[in-house]
This record gives sequence, structure tokens and C-alpha cells, in this order.
Amino acid sequence: MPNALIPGILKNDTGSISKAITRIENNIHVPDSFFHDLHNHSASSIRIGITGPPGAGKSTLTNELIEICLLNKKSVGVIAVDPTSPFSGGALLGDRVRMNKYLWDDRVFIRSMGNHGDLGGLARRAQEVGDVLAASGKDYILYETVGVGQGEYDVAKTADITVVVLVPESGDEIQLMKAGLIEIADLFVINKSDREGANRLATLLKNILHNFSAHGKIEPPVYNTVATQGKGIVELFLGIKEHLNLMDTKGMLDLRRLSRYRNRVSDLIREQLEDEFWTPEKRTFLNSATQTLDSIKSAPIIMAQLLLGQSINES
Ligand SMILES: Nc1nc2c(ncn2[C@@H]2O[C@H](COP(=O)(O)OP(=O)(O)O)[C@@H](O)[C@H]2O)c(=O)[nH]1
Ligand SMILES: [Mg+2]
Repeated sequence: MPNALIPGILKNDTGSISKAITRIENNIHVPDSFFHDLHNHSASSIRIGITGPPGAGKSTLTNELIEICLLNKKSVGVIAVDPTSPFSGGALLGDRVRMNKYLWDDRVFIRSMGNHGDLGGLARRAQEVGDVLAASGKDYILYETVGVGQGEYDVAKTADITVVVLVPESGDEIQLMKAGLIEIADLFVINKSDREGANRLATLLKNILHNFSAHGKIEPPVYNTVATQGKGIVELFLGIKEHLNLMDTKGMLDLRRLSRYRNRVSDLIREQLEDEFWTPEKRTFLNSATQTLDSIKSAPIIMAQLLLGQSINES
């Protein structure tokens, strides 16, 4: 029973944390009472989302942030979510090295999560893993995610504050995605600022940010970093803390946490309703009605109404 792991989790016992997370990751039944018991202990961690395109330097930055947290006597949990990876249950290839580094250090817990085939489920599991790490007393929880399509919005839903990592070559991307990026970003980082174009991009970005007023959000500051040389990391860390303070004073942090809670509830309801809805009979009905393209006689909406209605025998 995972509930037996709770005392260990609350004492920051790595073995208990690890076992609980493995159950969550593999969708081994975790009773609702487990999350109920964790809930009252998961409130005080700060959850930071770090997102951006593959190769932008998110992992390198995350490693630097771990170090600076430790220097500030703070503990850290890292959840590296890669929706493009089918792997799970420990390490994605590039993350193994850093995980080994902290193997015997209970101030740091790192876990990589891949995609088991359902993106929505991945976001839910990542939040639940965050709850376990929060209950273990980690001061900061860093969510590292690849920003691909919906993925980045999912991190934003998960985190108290979201850092979007770009590189000097990302100029065009910004033009294309500015609305979406600006909506989710609380802070921007232009990493690889040892390369040409970093200052130009910073100026461009600041201009865009200044002219784009996202409702209920503070204008995101822009930081330049060279993660591989540890440059700009202290400034970024202080910037994150300052931004959190500002959000807190303006009541925005509470609002965000409230909306995170509401989103989680509605995601769970959607998942549960779908699970209940798709009986084997309904799946068979849909499959046999769609054997070939020629055999399909009704519009998708009609098919959906048929399935939603009572016209199919339930067993
Ligand atoms: N030149 C340069 N390379 C960097 C910098 N930060 C990371 N890299 C390199 O970029 C590559 C991708 O970094 P990684 O952290 O794995 O990116 P991720 O996919 O976003 O997690 C690695 O080879 C890093 O060594 C930087 O500031 N400057
Ligand atoms: Mg990475």
C-alpha cells in the first residue's frame, strides 16, 4: 500500500519517495486517500517551470539552479518531463549523469518522466510527482519540459512561475509564437548568450513584451545566461525570487495556485468521465462502424451523438 510510504516521504526518505513516484509513473493504482494524506503537506514548495525548445540548454540551466539552491541552503526536486520520450521510470539518457551526481544527497531528488502514450495523463502524473516531492519538504521543485505544442501550456498549469528558455537564434520563433509564449512566460532567459545575436534578441524581446500587456501578469523580465559557464545564473536565481515576491505581494501567486487547483480538478473529472465512458462495447461499436472509409455513413458529430446516447447496449 502506498499509504504506508507516507511517513517515509514526510521524513524525506529517498527510498519511500522513489517507490511512491514509481507507482504514480506506472499508473499502478494509487488510492485517493494517498493524495488526501499528502495534500496538507504539499503547500509550501515553490514550483518553477523551465520550458523551451529542445537543445536550448534547459538541463544545463537546471543543473546550475540546483547548485545555487544548495548554496542558499535550499533543497530541490527536479522533474524532467519529456513528452517526446517513451521512456520512464528513472533516467532519460542525458539526465543520468546529473542524477548520479546527487545519488547520495537527500537535498536533491531528480526524476525524468516520459510519455506513456497519453499526454494529458503525463501532465497529471507530473503534478502528482510534484506533490510527493513537496510533501518530502523540497523548497523548490523544478519542472524541466520541452516546449512542444501543448506541452508548454501544461507546465504553465503546473508551476507557480514559468521560465521560458530561448537561444539567440530563436528570433523567428518569437515572431511566430509571441502570443502563446508571452502568455505562459513569467521570465525569459536567452541562454547561449556567448553566441552572436543575444543582445539583439534581448532588445527585440523586451520591446515586444513592453507593448504586449497580458492581463493579470507582470511584464516578464529578460535574462541573458551562458549556462555552460555558469554566467548569469545568480542574477536569474535572484530574479526568480524577486518575481515571486512581486507576484505574492500583488496576490497573483495565490490566484495562480487557485487556478492550478481548479484546473487539476477539472482535468481529473475529464479523465474520469472519459474512462467511464469508453466501455469495451463503445470501442467495438466505433471500430466496427469505421472499418473502411467507404463504410462511414455519418458525420463525426452524429457518430459522437450515437455513442453519447443510449442507443448502444451497455452490459
Ligand atoms: N555555447 C553554449 N552551449 C550551451 C549553453 N548551455 C547549454 N549548452 C549546450 O547545449 C546543448 C544542449 O543543452 P541541454 O542542457 O541538454 O539542452 P536542453 O535540451 O534544453 O535540456 C549541450 O551540448 C550543452 O552543453 C550555453 O550557454 N552556451
Ligand atoms: Mg534536457
